[in-house]
Amino acid sequence: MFGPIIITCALVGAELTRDQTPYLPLSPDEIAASAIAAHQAGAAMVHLHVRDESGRPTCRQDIFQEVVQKIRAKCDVIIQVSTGGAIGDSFETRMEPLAAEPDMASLTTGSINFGDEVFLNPRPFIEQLAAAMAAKGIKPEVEVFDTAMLETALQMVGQGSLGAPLHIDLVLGVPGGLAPSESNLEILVSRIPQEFTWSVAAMGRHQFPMAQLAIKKGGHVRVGLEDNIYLSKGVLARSNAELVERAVQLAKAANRNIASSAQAREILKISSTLPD
Ligand code: KMH
Ligand code: ZN
Repeated sequence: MFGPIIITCALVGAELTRDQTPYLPLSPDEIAASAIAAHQAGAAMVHLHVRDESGRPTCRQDIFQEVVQKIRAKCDVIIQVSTGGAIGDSFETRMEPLAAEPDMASLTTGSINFGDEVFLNPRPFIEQLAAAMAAKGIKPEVEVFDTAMLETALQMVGQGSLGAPLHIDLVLGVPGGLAPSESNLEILVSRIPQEFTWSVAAMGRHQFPMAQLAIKKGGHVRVGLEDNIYLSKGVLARSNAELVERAVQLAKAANRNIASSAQAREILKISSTLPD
């Protein structure tokens, strides 16, 4: 009944440490290898943060470039860099990953409490990021942590500062953001125009139950260590690929085919940036 499902894998994020899971990829080689393995397991796209030499989150463009090159040397997975970075990163630094010429980049369309901190995305910065992506031919993935962020994205489409159709990732379960529930998902999805595409990323133990709902409702899914480090209660996922494999199983059980990266590029209406 629904078309192929795009599985995105959020590989590392900015908040996790090796104390929380020893399976977190940190070096450029580890992150690239994790992306390639996630792609082999069924991920059509990766959402990319990188770490510096000490394992701390960074937006340094040289490290993003290195990882992007390493991934592209081995596979055609869609590469979506994070412009969210880590809490406290300057707006200027958060533009840096765009220099790695990714296929896509995340774009959070509003500010929100993020645990005890604040994830700052004032409107002028959102506009600046959107314009920079448009100038470079990078498709945004709009990250919606709360309902008002969806309204802002729709307004920006209306005003012409974001191009339609958008791809929207509904990020549920961040402390300070919208809770992961079917009713919240329904409210959000009911506001998304038919021609747009959307996925669900839910935090922690909600990752797979919410993925199942997204699969059932015709959406796409994001899994990966950035959002959830467990395969099941008390059992750490030993790799991003394991989490992707679980999403593949859920999609197949619901009779959804898994989109290849080439199919995902068509669905998302992005052109290939791979060298000829
Ligand atoms: N690390 C969070 C503060 C994104 O990648 O665009 C922001 C985040 C969203 O992870
Ligand atoms: Zn992220």
